[in-house]
Amino acid sequence: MKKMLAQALTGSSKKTSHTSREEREFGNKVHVHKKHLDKKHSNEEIKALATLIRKEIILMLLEAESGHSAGPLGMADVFAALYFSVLKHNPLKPNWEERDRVILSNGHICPVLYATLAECGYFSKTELRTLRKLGSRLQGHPHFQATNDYKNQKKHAIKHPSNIPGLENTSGPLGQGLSQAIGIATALKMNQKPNYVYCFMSDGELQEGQNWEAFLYAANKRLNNLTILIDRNGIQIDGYTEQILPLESIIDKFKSFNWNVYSINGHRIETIIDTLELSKKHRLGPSVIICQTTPGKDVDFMENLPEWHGKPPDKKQAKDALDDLRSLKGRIWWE
Ligand SMILES: Cc1ncc(C[n+]2csc(CCOP(=O)(O)OP(=O)(O)O)c2C)c(N)n1
Ligand SMILES: [Mg+2]
Repeated sequence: MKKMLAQALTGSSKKTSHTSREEREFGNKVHVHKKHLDKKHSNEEIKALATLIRKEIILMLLEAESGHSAGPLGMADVFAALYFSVLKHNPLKPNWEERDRVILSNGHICPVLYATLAECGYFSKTELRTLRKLGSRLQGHPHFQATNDYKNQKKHAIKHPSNIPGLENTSGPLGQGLSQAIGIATALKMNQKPNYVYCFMSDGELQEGQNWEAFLYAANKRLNNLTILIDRNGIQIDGYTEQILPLESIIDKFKSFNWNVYSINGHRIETIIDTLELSKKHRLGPSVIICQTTPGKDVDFMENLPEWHGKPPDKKQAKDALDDLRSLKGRIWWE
């Protein structure tokens, strides 16, 4: 695993060849790496995949020259744990009816979603370099186009061909994703489907009033097919959450709203996986996992600084960031 990670970070790993026309044009050709197929990943492997995701985030932001660094880096472990261990999904069949649904509400952290989807094989990693470019499918806030082709809709759920495979919703305006997730969870229940719904949110986002109506509603409707994952990284766009509009105690607030609450270290793969599995077993209503994370995780000069909320690294900073990731902030030396 160390070798795999070192090779990937130094760029000397054997590269997937991206030669076909479809791939060059970023078609829907799938890129599921053999290493992910039929495989139960160990926690160590998932941690390494999270580091690869962080590397892609840095490269994407460098190329785009704009975008958000802190949130995506902070949530890489949670995304890797969900997608590579718990989530019921199939990158070869993005519209598989039995798939679990992942709704991203804090749309600005989409680089971590895009990098995770590409690592799973939903689309080519080369497409990641188009982040925020005109005409790219990878917009700075995710864009999801519902189809108006009702005939096709029956066959292919509601996925439009121009959508990023694996993406389920548009996001960007904070506070709205939970309502989308609740709508989907409600529809699944009404149709007696077993699919599970995960919704990513952030701590700064909790300051949006719409959420609190949605929290009341989901608990009242006992939506036990819904888990929200909150990035509790302590920062928002213009400072530290507790200095701007304090949120604590988040645990007590959710308990008083009748939610099933967990608060975990969002960088411990084993804990994240165990908690996701536990939340799924809770039958009385919706669950919330408050993920305590470090914004800018594993890039020393970015960690815990709100100024990195919405800033990309420049060339020199990207090099330093990749060095940090390669050596886990100097703790390891790769040959
Ligand atoms: C409704 C709405 N208001 C304002 C914004 C602008 N905005 C984008 S991110 C952000 C900060 C939110 O805090 P958080 O998600 O915790 O930031 P992070 O931890 O990712 O740095 C704000 C105010 C927005 N996207 N939507
Ligand atoms: Mg935050």
